[in-house]
Amino acid sequence: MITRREMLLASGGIMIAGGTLNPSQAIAAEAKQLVYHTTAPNNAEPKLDDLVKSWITPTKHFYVRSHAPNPVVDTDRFELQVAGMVNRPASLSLKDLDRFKTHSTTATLTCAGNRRSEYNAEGKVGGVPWQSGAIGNATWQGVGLADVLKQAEVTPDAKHVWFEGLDEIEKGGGIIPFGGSIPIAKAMIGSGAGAPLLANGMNGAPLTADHGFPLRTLVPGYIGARSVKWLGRIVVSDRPSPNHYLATAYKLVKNTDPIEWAESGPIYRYPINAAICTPKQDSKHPAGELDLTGYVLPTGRQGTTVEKVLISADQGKRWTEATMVGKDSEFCWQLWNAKVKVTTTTKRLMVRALDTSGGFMPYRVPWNAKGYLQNSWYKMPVQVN
Ligand SMILES: Nc1nc2c(c(=O)[nH]1)N[C@H]1C(S)=C(S)[C@@H](COP(=O)(O)O)O[C@H]1N2
Ligand SMILES: [Mo]
Repeated sequence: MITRREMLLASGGIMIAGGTLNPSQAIAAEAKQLVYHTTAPNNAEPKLDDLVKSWITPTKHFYVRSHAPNPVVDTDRFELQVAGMVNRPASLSLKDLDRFKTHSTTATLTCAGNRRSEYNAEGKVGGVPWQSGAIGNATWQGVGLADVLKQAEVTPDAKHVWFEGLDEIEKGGGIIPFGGSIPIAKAMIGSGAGAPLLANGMNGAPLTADHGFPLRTLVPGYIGARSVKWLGRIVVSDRPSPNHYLATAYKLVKNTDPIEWAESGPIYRYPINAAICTPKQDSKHPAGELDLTGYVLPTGRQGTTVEKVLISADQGKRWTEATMVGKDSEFCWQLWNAKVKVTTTTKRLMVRALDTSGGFMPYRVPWNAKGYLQNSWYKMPVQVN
């Protein structure tokens, strides 16, 4: 856990009599180096050549996906509510949270909409038109969600843990917070790389406003939407969250018919995925050896790591195995590089990957109306002459 004092020091929060003046506004965060799709709210992704510079993604190169402007949280008044099916409901200040054991976990966060724009070739999809940069690997500091739940004494019939943000999203004529839930069994994982965190730190610094200051959940292995930023409330329940972002959005549907929504389950775990990050799409190269770099993320299942990444420059006749760089850890991406032979007949490069729990990238994924989970073979046009 980043201590409250460190948080104030790092944030440059202004100490005044009786408290601190809007420290979240005072954060002097390092300027983001991202390509913005929108700015109110912030939705932005790094350039792909920046993304593959290091295994740990510096915060300045970490994508941002927000549904509403960043809420301004007064850290002195901040209280995390813990309610629902618990014997000891609680209201925890940041100081109270500091008393729990500190965890530091490295995990990749990826938006379910990463690579969404590729669906547009088949049929227009709504939402932020992400390229392949809605992914990043960070070290997260915080306390264990399971520790907080244990202190609250979850009752035996609990099945899901809901999270609710402090943001205000305009939806259907009203204002709702971003929310979601995870199964109780996942929430209660108390140790190891898969343990969900209530994180207040990212890459050793306090969370920035964009990433959920002062507190967010971090759920390793699950789509980014389950890692709720600006966390304000946890509710333990016998059913999944009724919040729009769990009950309706983040499902694989062919259209937005109510039957389709009702028939589909919420997405939790992310599937294996990979992309080429350098060189650029459509770039020109002489025939011969071409150097490639990229990332690969194994399925977000406990104990799963990357088996191999394969690249073809001849429509799948021959495949070259990539060399992995960086750590081989569950819930984390790996970076890779490869040298492939390209000829004047090479029109595109194709990438696929396999992981240790049987995960593979399919040649094509069925189109879905919201453009989620695009993890088909990464197909990149190049010009060789
Ligand atoms: N409160 C809140 N939490 C949120 C969101 C949001 O809009 N509001 N967006 C979610 C989505 S869809 C993703 S992919 C991740 C993105 O986290 P990041 O912006 O820190 O990269 O946050 C999730 N948590
Ligand atoms: Mo997302």
